[in-house]
Amino acid sequence: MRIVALAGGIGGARFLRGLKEAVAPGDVITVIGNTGDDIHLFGLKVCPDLDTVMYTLGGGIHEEQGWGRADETWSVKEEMKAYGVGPDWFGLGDRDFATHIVRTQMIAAGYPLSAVTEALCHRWQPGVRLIPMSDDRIETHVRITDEQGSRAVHFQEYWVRLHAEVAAEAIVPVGADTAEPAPGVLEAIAEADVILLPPSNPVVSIGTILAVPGIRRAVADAAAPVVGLSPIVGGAPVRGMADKVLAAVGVEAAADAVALHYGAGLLDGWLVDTADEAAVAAVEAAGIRCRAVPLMMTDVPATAAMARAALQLAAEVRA
Ligand code: FO1
Repeated sequence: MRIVALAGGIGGARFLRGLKEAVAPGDVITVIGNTGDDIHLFGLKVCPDLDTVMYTLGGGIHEEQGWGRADETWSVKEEMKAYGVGPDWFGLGDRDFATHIVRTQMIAAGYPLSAVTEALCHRWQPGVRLIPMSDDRIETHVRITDEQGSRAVHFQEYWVRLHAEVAAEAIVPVGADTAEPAPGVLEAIAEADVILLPPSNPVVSIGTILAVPGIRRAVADAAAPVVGLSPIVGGAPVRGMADKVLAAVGVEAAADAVALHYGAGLLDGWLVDTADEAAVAAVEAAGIRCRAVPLMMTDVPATAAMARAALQLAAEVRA
C-alpha cells in the first residue's frame, strides 16, 4: 500500500513513528513536509519541520523537546552570543548546525531542497520518503500588533521568542503564491492508496502545505481516501499553541471545527479523541465519516493504534 502523509513538526513526526509501526511490510510511506517554518540564520537555511521528521524517524531527535538533536552541546551558539551576533532566542545546537551547514552548502552548489533532503536522509534512514512541499523558498510570517505597532514577524520569532502570547492577526506563507510543488509531490498524491493528515498544526503546518498551488487540488481530487486526525483534544491543542493560529483564521479550537475547516471537499474521514465523542455527529453531518478513538500519542504503541484506526477508517471510506 502507498501511503502519503502531509506532516508538520513535532506532532506529525511522532504520529509517523506510530504509522511506521502500524503498516505492513512492503507498504511505502511518503511524507510531504512543511517548509513554511524554515528560517535563515547566520547565513544558514534551517528547516525545522523537515529536520524534526528526519531526526525523529532516524533516531537522532531530542525526545523531550521534540526538536533538535539528542546529546546536544551549545558551543557555537555561545560563541555567536559572545560576538554579539543574534538572534540568541533560537536554540541551534552544535550537532544541529552540521545539518544546516551541509544543507546550505548543497543549496549553494545548486541542489534543490528536495535533493538536499534526500541526501541528508541517506544518513538518517528515516524509513519514509521525505519530500519538502516545495523547492521554492516559503516562510510563514505572522502579523501582530504590539508596542512597536502593527508588523509582520517571522513565524519562528512569533512561536519561539514571543511564545505566541500576542494575538496573531494573520498568518502569511510568504512565497507560497509563486511556489511550485517539489518534484514527486503531485505524483505521490495521485498514486497514493491512502492520504493521511496527521495531528499537525492545521494552519501553519498542514495549511501551509495545502497553500502551495496545486497541492490542495491534488489532495481533493485524489482517488485515495483522505483521513485526518484531530490535533485538538477536549478543546485544546495536545501540544503547541495551535489554538493561537486557529483563532487567526477564525477557527474554534475544537475537534469538529478543524474538520469543517479542512472541509468535506478535502476530507473523507476524521478521527477525534474519545473525549470529543460529542463532536462525531457534527462532522458526520458535514459528510465526513467520523470516529472517536484515543488520540493521545503517549507512546509508540498508542500512536500505532491511532494510525491503524486511521487506515481502518480509510478502508471503510473506500469500500
Ligand atoms: N522551538 C523552541 O521552542 N525553542 C527553540 O529554541 C527552538 C529551536 C529550534 C532549532 C531547530 C529546529 O529545527 C527547531 C527548533 N525549535 C525550537 C522548534 C521549532 O520552532 C518548531 O519545531 C517548529 O518550527 C514548529 O513546529
